[in-house]
Amino acid sequence: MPHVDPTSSHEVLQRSSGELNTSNEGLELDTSVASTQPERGLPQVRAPPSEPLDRSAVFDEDGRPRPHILCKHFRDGGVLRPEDVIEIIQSAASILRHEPNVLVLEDPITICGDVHGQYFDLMTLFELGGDPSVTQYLFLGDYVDRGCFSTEVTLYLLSLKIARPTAIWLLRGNHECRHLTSYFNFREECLHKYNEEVYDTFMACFDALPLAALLNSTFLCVHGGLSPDIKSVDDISLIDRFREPPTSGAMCDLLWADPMEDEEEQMCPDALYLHNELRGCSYVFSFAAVRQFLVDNKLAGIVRAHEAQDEGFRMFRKVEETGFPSVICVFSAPNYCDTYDNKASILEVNNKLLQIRQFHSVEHPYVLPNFMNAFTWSLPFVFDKVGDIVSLLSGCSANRPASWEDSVFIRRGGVMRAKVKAVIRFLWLRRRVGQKLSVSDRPTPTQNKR
Ligand SMILES: [Mn+2]
Repeated sequence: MPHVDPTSSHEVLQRSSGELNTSNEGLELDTSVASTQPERGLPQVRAPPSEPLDRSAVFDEDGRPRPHILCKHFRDGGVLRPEDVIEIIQSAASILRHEPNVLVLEDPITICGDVHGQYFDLMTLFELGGDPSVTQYLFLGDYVDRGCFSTEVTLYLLSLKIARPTAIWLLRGNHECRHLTSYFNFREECLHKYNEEVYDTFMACFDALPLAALLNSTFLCVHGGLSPDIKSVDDISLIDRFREPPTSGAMCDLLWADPMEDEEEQMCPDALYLHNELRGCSYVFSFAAVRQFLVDNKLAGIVRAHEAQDEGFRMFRKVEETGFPSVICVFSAPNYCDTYDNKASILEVNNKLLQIRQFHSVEHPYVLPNFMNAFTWSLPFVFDKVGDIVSLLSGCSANRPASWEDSVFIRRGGVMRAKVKAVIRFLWLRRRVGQKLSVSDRPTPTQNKR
């Protein structure tokens, strides 16, 4: 029986992004570029590459993307040409499409939970878990949304997949769908950095992602959890996965379900599955449901992601017969949404030994809401200041008797001020209406939890 040792966790302390990956060839900070840009207000902050990478830099002679070049280019804030992005996504999709619904894997392997567009934390993950060009990795989905670097995360992972199709494994998360990426920010990010065709190509690729993995014939790895419609691992193989995930049924549950909390178990001791109120779809599954599934399928445990954890992981109740946690939850997005202040973790499985490794978040470039540029963002403040200036000018003659010219000037100033105010009000109103529209467009099921 495998052994798990959560106390042997290893922490990487918070560091500045400038120190990232200094041990990793190809990722070193190139200070020479900074020194050649004396006109920058903050010369120590490098300007992002002004041009997309050349095709010859993106692909090698065999037409395969070069992950280490992409990795550095993305870290510097660069983008690719849309046609190169589409080529990367499509060649990864053609590999994924041939994989079974349930991957069959053996250790040594490092299992990672949600990444959610946190590209700079993904760099720490690889620093901690080992160079992805030599280490076997299984990602449990949720690469996109929430964070502002989902295209970088996904393109880098897909380029790793193309480079090492039998060592980098990517499962589907509930966010890898049209529904959530339109509600959250991945679609907007694609349109901001690339175009609609790139977004559609991503979605077609996500439709090809496998749903689960069987590790060492001992662990079932999925993004969400179990389903009342899935009695055996073979049932997962029967699912038609090449589609937008439905809002109910086996495929939905694999991506969306959560383990039951202790209070829910106490309130409904006989229930195997209850409606998942928090998610608005799928189920919460009880310890008894997991235990039954594990016994029926001769497994030791479920490894899943999908829920933020303060420590980056959570071990659920042990099965008496095996002394092993029924469910292990791994979450790999530290300081989730830049607000949770949680640690992240990865799970290393080596020679049937399990080890949790934790890491903290690192700094990342600040991105304005809705990928707004600084000029658009600052317009209301500019108008506000213009209003102040007009108001100051119109009141400058207050200390002396008003002449005919003064009164005309005051009247004109007043008109100008009113016009400026109207423009400011219009801009704010337009933004508020835009925000309201996107909120009222709230889909079901909602992903309001994590
Ligand atoms: Mn999720």
